[in-house]
Amino acid sequence: MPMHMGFRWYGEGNDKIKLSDIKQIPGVTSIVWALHHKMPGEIWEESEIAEVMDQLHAYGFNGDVVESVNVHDDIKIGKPTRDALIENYKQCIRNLSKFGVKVICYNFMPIFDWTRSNLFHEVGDGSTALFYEKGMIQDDYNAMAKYILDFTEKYNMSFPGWEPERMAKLDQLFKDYAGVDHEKLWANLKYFLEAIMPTCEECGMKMAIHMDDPPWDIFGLPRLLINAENIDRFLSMVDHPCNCLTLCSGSLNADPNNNVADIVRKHCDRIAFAHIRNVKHFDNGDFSEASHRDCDGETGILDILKAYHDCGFEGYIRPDHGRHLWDEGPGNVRPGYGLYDRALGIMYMLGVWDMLDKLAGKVTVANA
Ligand code: CS2
Ligand code: MN
Repeated sequence: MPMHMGFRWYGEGNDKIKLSDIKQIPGVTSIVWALHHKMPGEIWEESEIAEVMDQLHAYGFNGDVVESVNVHDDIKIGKPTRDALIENYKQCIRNLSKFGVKVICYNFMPIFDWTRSNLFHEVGDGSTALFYEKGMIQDDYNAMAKYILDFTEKYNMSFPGWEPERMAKLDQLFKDYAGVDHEKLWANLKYFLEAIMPTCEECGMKMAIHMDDPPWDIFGLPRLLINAENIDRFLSMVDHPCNCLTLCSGSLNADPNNNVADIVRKHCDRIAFAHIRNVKHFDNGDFSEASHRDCDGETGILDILKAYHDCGFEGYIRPDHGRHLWDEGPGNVRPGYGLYDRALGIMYMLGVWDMLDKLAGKVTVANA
């Protein structure tokens, strides 16, 4: 069984990219999807899941991977309400498994998901990319959130993890997290995972935690999935085959000390989902996202792909963020999730992969 190439799609009416567009990208078998109207803590109903699955199947795609079923803040904070919310999470796992879902990607970052200071930074060749200016993400979380929310409001879109309902209570959320230091967050993550592992086992579901992006504390909030040492700790803390990783190369390598290929070689059997994204670093700690081509950034895309190939990776893989190319710009593209650069990224990855197959004497077979 080879690896499965995926493409993230935000759903009918929520993504300008159509399934028929994705169908034309060679090699894609899996649509990475979610019910984006759901708030963390809500149950994903069977009828809602069935509707998306039917859309995917009509194009011959599978919907094996969901990104993400977001975890409610009360679970991360460890409030007494967490037990009821964990019960809801288990019900989501059961409902998703009934429709063939095999992997759930999620994250355990307090309050904010991925954080950037500029969504359309000029790369220099006419394209734009997500950019992180370290100096802009220091103390003023309200200003940073305002930048993102003004954008989503202006262009009438919502970003996962940036729900306006949650962001409206930002000061309160910060107060709620005040007592949650790294150790407390580890303990709350362990509590959550131990509670859901039996359900995952029953349902054959892999929980694949996404790396923290960027991989360091921001605005005084602790972040855990930031380096090799913490990944080791995470996997041994709940040493269960359903407790897996979404190894996001770009998130981790925003810290240039992280060697993603080494982590792949060490933990390949626990990586359910691979995100491939390239990052270019600047001396002052800023970073820009880059094309998937190895030499356009410093993430080590070739080494990473070689490591997955050497390990016989059979999980799901997708291009992560891409740049915005050609006619893509504010208003007609989801930042990081345009069609063109992710399609180019797939062809780059498949080019490398097919050559590795050939060198290993394996025959690459096209999917139907
Ligand atoms: C994604 C993450 O767009 C991205 O950066 O890789 O937002 C990811 O979907 C979540 O962190 C997973 O819960
Ligand atoms: Mn990612």
